[in-house]
Amino acid sequence: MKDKKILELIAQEEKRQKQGIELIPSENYASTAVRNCLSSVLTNKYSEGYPKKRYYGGNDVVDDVEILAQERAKKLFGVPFVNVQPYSGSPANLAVVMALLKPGETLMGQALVAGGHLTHGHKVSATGIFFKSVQYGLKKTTNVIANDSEVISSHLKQLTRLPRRPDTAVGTPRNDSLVADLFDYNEIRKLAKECRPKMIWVGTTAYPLQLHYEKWAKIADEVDAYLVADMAHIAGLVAGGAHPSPVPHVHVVTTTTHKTLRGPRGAMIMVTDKGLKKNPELFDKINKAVFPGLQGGPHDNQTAAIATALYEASQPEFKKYAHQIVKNAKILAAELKSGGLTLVGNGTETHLILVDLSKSHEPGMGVFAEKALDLAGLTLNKNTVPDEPVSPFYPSGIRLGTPAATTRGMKEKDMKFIGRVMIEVLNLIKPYSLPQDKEKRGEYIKSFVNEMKENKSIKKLHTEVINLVIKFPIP
Ligand code: DSN
Repeated sequence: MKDKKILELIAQEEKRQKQGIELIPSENYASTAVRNCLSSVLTNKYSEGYPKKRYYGGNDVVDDVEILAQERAKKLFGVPFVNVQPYSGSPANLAVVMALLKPGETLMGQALVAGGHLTHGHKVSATGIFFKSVQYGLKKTTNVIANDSEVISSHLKQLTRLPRRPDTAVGTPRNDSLVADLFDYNEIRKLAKECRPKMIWVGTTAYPLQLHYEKWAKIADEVDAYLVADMAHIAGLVAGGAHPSPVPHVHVVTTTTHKTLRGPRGAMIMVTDKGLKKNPELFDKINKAVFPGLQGGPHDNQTAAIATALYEASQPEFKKYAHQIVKNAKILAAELKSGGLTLVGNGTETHLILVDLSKSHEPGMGVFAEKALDLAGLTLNKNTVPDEPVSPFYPSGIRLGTPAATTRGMKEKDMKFIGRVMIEVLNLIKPYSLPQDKEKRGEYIKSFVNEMKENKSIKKLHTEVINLVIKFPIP
């Protein structure tokens, strides 16, 4: 029996993935081996519990699969404990919060608008609804985005009165060197001392520079908080030695498995030696938080695919891949800068680039840029920038990265090509601006897209993109 409709939709998506260049920094192409695991008979099994301690029978093979995934993760990241069952990153993060905190206790995390993640305590996430969340930002922002006004109102008032500091301005390159660090550790320390969080998140989704985990560790140790790294974006870089590992500095690490790590959609939670020293029961607490706390049976097909991805990530080719991702991102960043764009941090040290269009275009142009670039065959996403002048719905930046293009085998020359196409498209949209009247924005953007669809330069650039990607098959 064939489901023609779904097969047709999958074929359409495959064509889209082949004919464009994927630049969303959290996406990648999983290998055929990984995808084969996902469609294997392992999807038929129920195995609530953990290896050798299952609720259902018939789990001998599944036990071996899960133990293999655990052992590979432990070896690759150098940790004594790992849980490979979280369905994806958000449940993994919630499980960690559940393991470490009682409802109502305090956590600290980087605000989503400042490049953090929803599950690091945003007010609409379970991590911000059921727990007291204090959010920090980057330098030059007000630095505190509070969910709990009572706890930190005095601090917030004080910080919002601080003058802007042009010497630490983000996105205003004065020379070719990178801004060393966009976090203000003194402010984060001050906040931590005032709010006494039980845990602190360190991890980003829209931050282009390396993370200096040792600085966070000092703060967390000073206030006796658990330090939890969410390395979802950079796990593949860490595995390949292209980014420092959080493992020596933090107590717990979470990661998704489908971003730079190039596995299936899924996640893992690891406890480090430092974590076990702080609390020898940590692994038991985490296991219980995942199952039965939050989830039922693990997805065994996904576990097998994670095991395969970990095997791939331990091979020498993966090291080369991870370093090429960063090399490509640096070349692309340089190309964008020479085309007149302003980059947050003045460049990149990772897989990710955050373009602050508010410096070269009208504010709120992220959505226009995303849509015009998509028509030229480049897929990336609109994103807020530090000190976002408009709103998360009409942000002033775009976020892009090189993991997927690098998987296809693209190198320096191709990055220069992508940079040129981006500059041409972004120059074309300079005359446009977001209507002040919020009611008119939807219609205006629709007509903008229709206009861009007919634009001869965009059509020509799209043809150039298609001609390039033919040379780079997807797995
Ligand atoms: N949605 C992911 C990203 O794109 O960064 C984070 O979960």
